[in-house]
Amino acid sequence: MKQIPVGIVTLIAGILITLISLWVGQNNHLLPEQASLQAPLVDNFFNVMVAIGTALFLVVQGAILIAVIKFRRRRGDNSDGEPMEGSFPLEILWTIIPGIIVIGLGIYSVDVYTEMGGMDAISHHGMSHESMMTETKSNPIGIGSTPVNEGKPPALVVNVTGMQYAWLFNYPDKNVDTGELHVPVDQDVLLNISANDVIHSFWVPQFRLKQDAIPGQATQLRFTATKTGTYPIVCAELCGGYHGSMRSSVVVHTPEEYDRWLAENQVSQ
Ligand SMILES: [Cu+2]
Repeated sequence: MKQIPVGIVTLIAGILITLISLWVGQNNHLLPEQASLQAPLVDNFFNVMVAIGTALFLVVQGAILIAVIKFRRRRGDNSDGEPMEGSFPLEILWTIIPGIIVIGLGIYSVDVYTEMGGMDAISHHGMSHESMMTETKSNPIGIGSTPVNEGKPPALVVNVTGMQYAWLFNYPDKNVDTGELHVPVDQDVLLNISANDVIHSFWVPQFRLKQDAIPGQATQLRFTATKTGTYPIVCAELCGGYHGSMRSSVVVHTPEEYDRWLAENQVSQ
């Protein structure tokens, strides 16, 4: 170690930590499969945070480890430690770096939320203050149309009702009521969400989408499923004694399968 300059060692450590962090960020496999158009947006953001978190972990734990080994008390050394006064440049550095990271992530998260359709309700209803007060009751809040779908009507509308302890799905112009959500793949779907009793939360982990169901306040969740299959719907808001059993499924069909399912259910009802 004595022959290699500290600058070189730090540089190599920095490159290694960066490479490892980027790799962990891309290969953490912590999230379930992606089944909606919105899912990759959330996951990219999550992976950036995991990469930053990994780098911080390695730097902090590495510094502790080096300090523990290099500055340990040697046998027979009973002297006091060196008096440390702190370091002003260092204080500035470790305040500014997290500051930049947090502000950067904040801006990035707003961008992701906008891309997902989260700003739709705000941009539509964000008028004068008085009209806000009267409008918020009637207009739905939540995840609306993405900037790409702006102004286009959704391909399918489903009314979703949360109650202790079940989800009910109503297909308004098809006369179908079910306890399980069925949607066609690659179609723009709008859920109009309401609650009968207490606050619930409609969550599909594979879609990376979650929206509260609130008594007296309509909410919406607009999404496009991108992968056929059956995914869990989970109530993500503690809503009472049997909250844990408030689960259902969303079945994403091919268009033909979806039409068949719809026809069968219209007949039986
Ligand atoms: Cu619930």
